[in-house]
Amino acid sequence: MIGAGLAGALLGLMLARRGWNVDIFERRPDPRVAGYEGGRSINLALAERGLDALRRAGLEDEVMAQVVMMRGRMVHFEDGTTQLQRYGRDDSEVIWSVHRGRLVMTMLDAAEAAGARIRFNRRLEQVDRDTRVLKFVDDRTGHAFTESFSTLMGSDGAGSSVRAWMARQKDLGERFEALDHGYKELEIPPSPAGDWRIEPNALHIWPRGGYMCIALPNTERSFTVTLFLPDDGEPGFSTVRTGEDVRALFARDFPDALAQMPNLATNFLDHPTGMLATLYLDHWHLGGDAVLLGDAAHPMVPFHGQGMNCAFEDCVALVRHIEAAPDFESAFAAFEAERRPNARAIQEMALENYVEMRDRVDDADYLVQRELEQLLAERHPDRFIPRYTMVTFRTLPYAVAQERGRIQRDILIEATRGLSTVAAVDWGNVDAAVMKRLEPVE
Ligand code: FAD
Ligand code: E0Q
Repeated sequence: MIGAGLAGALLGLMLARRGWNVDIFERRPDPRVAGYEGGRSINLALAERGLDALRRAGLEDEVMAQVVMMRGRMVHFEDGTTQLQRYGRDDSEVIWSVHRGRLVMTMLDAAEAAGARIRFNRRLEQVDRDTRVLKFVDDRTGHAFTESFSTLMGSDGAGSSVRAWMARQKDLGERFEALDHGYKELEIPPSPAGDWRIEPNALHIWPRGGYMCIALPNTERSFTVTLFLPDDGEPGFSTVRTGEDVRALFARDFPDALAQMPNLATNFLDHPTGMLATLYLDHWHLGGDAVLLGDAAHPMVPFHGQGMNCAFEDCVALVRHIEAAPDFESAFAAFEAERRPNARAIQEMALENYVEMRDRVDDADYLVQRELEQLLAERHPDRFIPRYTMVTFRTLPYAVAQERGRIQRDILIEATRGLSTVAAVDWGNVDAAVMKRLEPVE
């Protein structure tokens, strides 16, 4: 296995538990010794799909002891007012902010305890399919190492080296879609008294049209803020370059956040700017010799908060197919057939969610549609399930969520056309459309 990130650590654990002989090679140093991301807190939204996988791996309790509940998005409007938009019906439908580094370390400990061998400071550089030899480099020293392998699992993330090697053996049908936006991780520290500076049980979002900021809570009572900006344009990463530039941007567009960010300028200068893109592949495996999973197989933009959740679902599916199939080749083929349409669906939905986040969460049409959506969900709980709910709080396949979501959106647009409140909705028509077009979900 190449890459001991979120997917590699969980897959390694699951396979080792089932008695497979697992070696994991990771480019970076051991986070349990070296600290993770230079000690920065980076957090992720964990939803039902990811939690379901962790539960199957027996890690639910340990992980849930280190999360912060997020009930909904706290929208910070341009006029300085805020509104909590709940994600679900009540506190049984919430998402969880988890610390990326701690989550990975928890899974690595469990993987090792189950018998997996993990080698750090081993960046995969070359694969020789004929001699079945891998070449690694230790980036700290430049030293090279070789290892033999029987089957290669590429859990090495969006910039996958396994994928790059596979693409030289076979046309993977790669289609790359850059998003001309990047991101920068910043911080809201705890207050001097050690308290949360803003509401802890929410995912904060400052939508500003072509760009936005978000903040997720950490158990340390700080928040990790992520600024998403276009690469070029005003504002954009090509013009917002100095500490003064970013301070001016925040003073104009995010003044309430700025007031809570004493380290804004240094965070901005110290942290790298991340890139965002989607990559669609037609092929995820090379016979029984290699398979891709997680971001290596389906890099996506982060705007639905599902990349890790999807990667964890991949692990569960891959292990199921490996156990059921007679050989790796048929397991990988069945895994790809099951997961590729679903990965594609969440890749597309994640892109759509960016537009929704930036532009729509504060727009009038959207608010009427959302209100009707909630009413229809109450009237037809087994048929009309908001798309966000299907993606976030259920485990039905992403492609099913996407298809039902299309039908539901048509119904909402049709029923609210020209209306500024739900009071004037024609219920007879809407209910009939729901009964006709949406079968109950099993
Ligand atoms: P990674 O976590 O990237 O792990 C890959 C590992 O492979 C790394 O440890 C890397 O060092 C190693 N590696 C790479 N190349 C080599 C090599 N050549 N040799 C050896 N090792 C190598 N998802 C969510 O579910 N919820 C969220 O809220 C969320 N927020 C996000 C916010 C941002 C800004 C971004 C960018 C992503 C977000 N995601 C979120 C997505 C999530 O981070 C990814 O989907 C997830 O990390 C994928 O896991 P992975 O194991 O496939 O890849
Ligand atoms: C979630 C939870 C990085 C990121 C992670 C997320 C979400 C968003 C916007 C972003 C989507 C939402 N969302 O609030 O609709 O639900 O994970 Cl930008």
